[in-house]
Amino acid sequence: MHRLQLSLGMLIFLVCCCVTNAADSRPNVLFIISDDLNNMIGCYGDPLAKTPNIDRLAAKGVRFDRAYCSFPLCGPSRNSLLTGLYPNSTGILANAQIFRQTIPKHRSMPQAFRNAGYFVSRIGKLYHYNVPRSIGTNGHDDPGSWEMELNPAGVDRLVEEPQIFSLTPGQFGGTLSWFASPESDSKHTDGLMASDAEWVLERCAKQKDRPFFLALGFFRPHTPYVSPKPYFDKYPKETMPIVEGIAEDQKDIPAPGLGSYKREQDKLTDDLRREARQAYLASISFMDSQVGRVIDALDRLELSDNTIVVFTSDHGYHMGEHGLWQKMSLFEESARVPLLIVTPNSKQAGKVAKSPVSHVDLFPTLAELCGVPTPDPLQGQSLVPILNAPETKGRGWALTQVMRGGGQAAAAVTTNVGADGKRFFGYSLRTDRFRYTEWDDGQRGRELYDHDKDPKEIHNLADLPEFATLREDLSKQLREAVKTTFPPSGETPTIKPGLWAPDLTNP
Ligand SMILES: [Ca+2]
Repeated sequence: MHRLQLSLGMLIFLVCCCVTNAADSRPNVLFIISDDLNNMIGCYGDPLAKTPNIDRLAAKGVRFDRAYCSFPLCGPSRNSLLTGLYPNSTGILANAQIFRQTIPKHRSMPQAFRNAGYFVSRIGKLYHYNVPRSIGTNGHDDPGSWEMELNPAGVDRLVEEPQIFSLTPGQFGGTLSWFASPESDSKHTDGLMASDAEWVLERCAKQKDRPFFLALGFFRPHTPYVSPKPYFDKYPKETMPIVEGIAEDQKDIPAPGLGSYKREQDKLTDDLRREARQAYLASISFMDSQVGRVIDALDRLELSDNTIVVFTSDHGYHMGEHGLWQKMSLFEESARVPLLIVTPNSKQAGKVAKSPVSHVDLFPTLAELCGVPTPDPLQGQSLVPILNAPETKGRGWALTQVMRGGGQAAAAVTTNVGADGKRFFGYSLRTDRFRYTEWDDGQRGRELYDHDKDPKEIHNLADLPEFATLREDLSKQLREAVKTTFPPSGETPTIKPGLWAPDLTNP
């Protein structure tokens, strides 16, 4: 009898092991986010960008052609993406804040994977960091999201800052700044991060008892655009284009639409504009090489067949379009992000999805693909139907918002268009064909662009009488969309003083 009990015990143990092993066949996730990267990427049709590795990912997965951030600034965007909630529900509308200060009991996407038994690790910038000052630290991180964090710092942060050219000398992060480094890839922060990622993947390949969620946040091409010199040599400065016709274009843009302009940019000459573009593209190619090392490691370690790969950026970026640089506008260049999702052995490999999608859709998508429970309620749509059939329409729109005025500290916006000191929002709705934007509920301007005829958003149709009906239709659709961005209470949560620690007791 005693022996039988033992055998039963052994049997139960073995069955449990089998069940556990079955559960551990859940797919791994490699989540790669680049900082301040727009769609200047080969697979998105950019004529200059050399990005063979990101293009390789696109060929293996579904490329979302109309993917948008919810707020074109690092902190609000990353908090939104990682919580699956719009900024009006996270309450994070500026940098250097974290959703634990506003909605501490909410589970982030990586936290949901932790709670489901995944090994969840972060390398580099996932939540907000000051770049370059916070490189090598945790930045404004949420410790509850990760089981292990790695924060390497390379020569770009530790050695080369005195040599960096900057439009505002002594400043690097918020200002246009760049440097062609004599040091090799492996000595730069993003190169060290790729090495760390290889190490983590090697460890995961040996310990398959738990699936992994590895989040990798590269710092480039964020300013300062520092990368090894060979990447600069891929883009001869004299061949770099500059944007023409700005004065004419700006005539029909309401003032808040240009509110992200910084006065230091008055110092830009055409020569500096070419240099900035060269350095930005060089930083993209450098980051692309590091992406290549990590996806090579997945193949080498035979992890590719059970690993979902996501590649995106926190928001877009201007290179002089409409006279703007960097982020914080509601034009296509600033609101749009690259988004590639590779599911192993997909029959849709290399396909393109054209329906508008949002960063808030990533949490429900990855949770569904991996069978991970989500907190209720999330505000995005699962993209799984689109991954299975890229022609699927989905929600049909994406919404991006930005803040203006009110002494806003974010992104050092110096053209404060809220001259009366009032804080207000701009909301922009992107449908398959149109971009429609309202500033301060339309009281401070509206913009309407027809992407079928005007992909560069040069001709604002909003005030033309022949478009009045379309404008009113889109205005109604925009207001309905904005309603979905608030929590059930209808009130945006505010920061509770002293609240910072993560809540890991949340089931
Ligand atoms: Ca215009």
